[in-house]
Amino acid sequence: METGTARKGIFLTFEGSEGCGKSTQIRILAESLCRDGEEPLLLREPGGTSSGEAIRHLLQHAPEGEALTPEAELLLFAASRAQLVREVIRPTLEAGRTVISDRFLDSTTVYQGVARKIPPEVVARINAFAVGVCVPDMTFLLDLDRATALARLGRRNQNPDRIERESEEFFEAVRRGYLELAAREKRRIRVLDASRPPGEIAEQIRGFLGEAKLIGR
Ligand code: Z5A
Repeated sequence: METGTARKGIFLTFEGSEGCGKSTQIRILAESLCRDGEEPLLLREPGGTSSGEAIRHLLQHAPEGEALTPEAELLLFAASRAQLVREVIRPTLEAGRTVISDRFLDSTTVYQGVARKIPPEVVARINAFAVGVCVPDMTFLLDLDRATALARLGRRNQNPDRIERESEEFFEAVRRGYLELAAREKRRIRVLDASRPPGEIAEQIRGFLGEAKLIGR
């Protein structure tokens, strides 16, 4: 059983459906932190370690991943995260550096739990086992309707991966699942209207940072 670590850095995560603008906001936030003299570590899930990147390939594009069951998929996302937490996130936070991750355990709660319909108590247990005490200080949920997300992605997504080929019902469940999760976890999760211009969203995120730093202490 893991006990608390001497965390000094702030741990921020970004969540939302594909195309909601996570990468865009992470880039803007990182640039603004760098201007303030901070050097945040940027991660994306699944991935971020060499084993995690291999798992990412299996989950998204490898032909061997096509027949993965929901249960196997859940365990693979959790395995990638368990490695990332111990190899990268915890040591970085302990060194006092800010960590920003594009997706983390909430993606599993929503995609594998709500959308793939794996019982929530099973997902919660596996998530807890994978991350231990390493829970984000603050999570930004970029909420966007599917039609707008698809219009944004249309310009780039000629080769959709295994999950991007899911049904419209699946993505409706993802959006609903995120909003329900945010309503349950109001202290940690901030919901942002991702249909607004990028600069406006970025300003709201900056506004929440002071609070995240207090929570992280
Ligand atoms: N997954 C899972 O099932 N379980 C898990 O536990 C985890 C993940 C961790 C990872 O996908 C997949 O794995 C994901 C969930 C699943 N699958 N799906 N679907 P990924 O890493 O390949 O990609 P993604 O996380 O879904 O994100 P993305 O497609 O890269 O999108 P994004 O980063 O959120 O958006 P973006 O690249 O910043 O923006 C998209 C476009 O919109 C781009 O052209 C921007 O210039 C534009 N944009 C951004 N913001 C705006 C605003 N505000 N206005 C107008 N246009 C904008």
